[in-house]
Amino acid sequence: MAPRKNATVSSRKTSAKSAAKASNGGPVADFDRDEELKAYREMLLIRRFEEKAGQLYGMGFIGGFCHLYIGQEAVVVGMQMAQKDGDQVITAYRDHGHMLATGMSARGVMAELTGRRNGYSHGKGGSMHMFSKEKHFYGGHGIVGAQVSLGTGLAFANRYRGNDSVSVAYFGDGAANQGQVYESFNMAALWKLPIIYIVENNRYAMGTSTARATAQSNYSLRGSGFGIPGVQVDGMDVRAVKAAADEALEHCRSGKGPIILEMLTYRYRGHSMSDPAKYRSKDEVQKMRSEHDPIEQVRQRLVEKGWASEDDLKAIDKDVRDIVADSADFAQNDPEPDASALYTDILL
Ligand SMILES: Cc1ncc(C[n+]2csc(CCOP(=O)(O)OP(=O)(O)O)c2C)c(N)n1
Ligand SMILES: [Mg+2]
Repeated sequence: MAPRKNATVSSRKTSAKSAAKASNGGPVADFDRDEELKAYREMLLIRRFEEKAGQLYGMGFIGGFCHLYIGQEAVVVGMQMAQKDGDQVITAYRDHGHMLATGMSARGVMAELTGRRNGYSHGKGGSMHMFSKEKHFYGGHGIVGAQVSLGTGLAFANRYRGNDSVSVAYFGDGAANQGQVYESFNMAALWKLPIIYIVENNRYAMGTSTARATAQSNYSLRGSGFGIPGVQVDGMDVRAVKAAADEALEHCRSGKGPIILEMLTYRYRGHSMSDPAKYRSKDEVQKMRSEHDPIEQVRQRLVEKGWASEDDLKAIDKDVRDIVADSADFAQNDPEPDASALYTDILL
């Protein structure tokens, strides 16, 4: 698929780009060894964390909903590699990867998933409702599309305070059909708010494919009625995400207002833990895994360029597995909140 740019996008200057292209023909950032290793490690941490969360859910340690991010790791990692401290992140319920990418601790996230005292919301928010002011992570929201309006509010606060922070608001292809998204677009364009709207187009809402649910499936064009530029990005290639993020952040910081990045991505697991995923074929999933896996792409480059040996990669894998195992141990040994906690952290 050719990269399609909304007509209102001018050709902007980008940071280091290489001659290589993403699978949709878009630009990719020219990563050095450290950046490739960083991307590899961060994506692997999310993948292993999610696998462990899936196991703990199966064992009954996690109650309620749990939506895994496996397959989409390159989106948050590529974005975070371009952001600077102070930029806010807000997303929906498929949020564990976003939190880990901002630097929130695996222990705190896992303890929250299991409803324990030292979780980020003291065990009272669970998978969908975690926050870290310190890491500028504003949730974790279960109401589809709500985070888009809240993220626009964060961008308004940046403008009001005169800082140069950018709000990064993630939402899905399903959420992109919600009315409040367009009310937010209107205000963001009118007031030139510094916000990147990221549509994580993983091709499905709960079980409805974009082809069945949406009249305009090129989500990068969804802001054109408001004059908001948009770009389609290969969301399986972390270098493509980083290149798009650099441009979009520069666009926002230079006062040009909002921008949309449509990340072409894919989730490997079901919508939530109870989804048998009968709406798509096993072949479709397998093809994405074997031909576009975001982690495998980086692994291959590291090996081909001689930047990491199989032993180096095994050592990273072990390190990451240790962090995840530690988070699971921590979470299972952490006490549940006291019953009196029912009356704290609430607005009356
Ligand atoms: C306002 C609202 N309507 C419906 C739901 C039920 N619901 C939960 S997730 C979901 C699908 C959203 O899909 P998408 O935005 O593509 O995100 P993804 O799960 O693919 O990450 C729906 C309809 C909800 N939580 N909130
Ligand atoms: Mg979706």
